[in-house]
Amino acid sequence: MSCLWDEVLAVLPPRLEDLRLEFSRTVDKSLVFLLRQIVELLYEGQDIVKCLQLSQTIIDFSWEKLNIGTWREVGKEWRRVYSHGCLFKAVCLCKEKTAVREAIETCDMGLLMGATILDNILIRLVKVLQNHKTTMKRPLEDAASHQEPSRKKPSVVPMIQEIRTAMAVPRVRCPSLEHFRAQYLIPQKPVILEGIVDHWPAVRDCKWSVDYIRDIAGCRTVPVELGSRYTDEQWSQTLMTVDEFIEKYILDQEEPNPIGYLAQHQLFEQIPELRQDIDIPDYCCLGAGDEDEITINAWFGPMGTISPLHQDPQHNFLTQVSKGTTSADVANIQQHCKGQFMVVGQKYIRLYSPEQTAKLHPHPTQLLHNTSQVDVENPDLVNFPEFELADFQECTLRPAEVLFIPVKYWHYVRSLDISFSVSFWWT
Ligand SMILES: O=C(O)CCC(=O)C(=O)O
Repeated sequence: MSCLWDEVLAVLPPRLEDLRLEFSRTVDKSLVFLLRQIVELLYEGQDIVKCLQLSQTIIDFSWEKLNIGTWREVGKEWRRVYSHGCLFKAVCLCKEKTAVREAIETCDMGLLMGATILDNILIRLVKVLQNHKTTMKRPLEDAASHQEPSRKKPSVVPMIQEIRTAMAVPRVRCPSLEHFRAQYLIPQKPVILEGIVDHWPAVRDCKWSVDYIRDIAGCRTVPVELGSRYTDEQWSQTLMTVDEFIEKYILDQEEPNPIGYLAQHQLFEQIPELRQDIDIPDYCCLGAGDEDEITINAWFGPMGTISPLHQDPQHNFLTQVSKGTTSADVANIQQHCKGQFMVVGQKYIRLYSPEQTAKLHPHPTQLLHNTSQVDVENPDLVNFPEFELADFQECTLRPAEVLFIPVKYWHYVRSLDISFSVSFWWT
């Protein structure tokens, strides 16, 4: 294996002068001075201990700025400063081969909380570090391998709803662009598209087993939602590695409380290897927006995650990807695919057209005005009597199926298995 340190230095601009540290006047001069000092140490002196200390100072100082007020109020310049701090700290950590995991964690913090800097240098640095991660152990790996898998004993068994034929979302197999446009996009009618993602490596090669996801992304830090629905008071968000998330919320056979949901808007930007396994559906070209305006979201979680009834300001192709597991997770195995045990992830989805809005009792607050107050599968009909009168459609979305949810269509989603979905928001 080539020398990690050389590879890391090769990611940095070749000369000190190329690493331009220019910030607006919002950023104190003393801080910019500190950043320049770090760069000089890195390029010339290579006093790594001091460099590491100074980088941590930059991180701590800018972290304070990131945590004042709401996220929208945080100046982009402070996010750039934070990312620089993370970059320099991560580089310093690489001098110690044993700190590769911490270096990746640091890059992820820069990616999640900072801004893009130096032509996406943090993504490029992680790629290098990932190649050296073979020497790293998954923190929970040992403990897990000695445990007998026990059968999941959910305290609440989610109802698997019979789909009522009259309300079933129609299905169509590989429609032409014109057919889709005329029959579904223009009249804004939901439909399940079959056969349109069969070529995705994630689907065709049954690639997304839990082992694969751990291999590609196990040591990456990502935001995880805790709580079965975001309208609950106890709901919160936290950061953890994908390994921790999988151990705690996917493979743990006891019903985890609260439920953890890796519901992320940036996952595919943060982990480009996963992005290579999927593709933007061709039908998105029928929209008015550009391809780079499409938001791709990941939804990875255990059985029982619920997205409360809500609407979004864009069209959506919600795509169910079959999701894999380790052979230990026998309780959930439903399909055997190319020698790998796979779990078939399915979701129950309820849809209400925008015309039904008044009967759905949206939350009165500005923050949650796109979310209904009604618990769809256990409605409080005393407080929300009109809900019963609202017309809806429903479906069970199975692996390799894509649900077209027109703009502003209300949707409620409950996972029936461990499940990995990808949604594309487009206009
Ligand atoms: O799959 C889920 O839980 C939610 C999906 C969703 O709400 C969306 O893609 O907008």
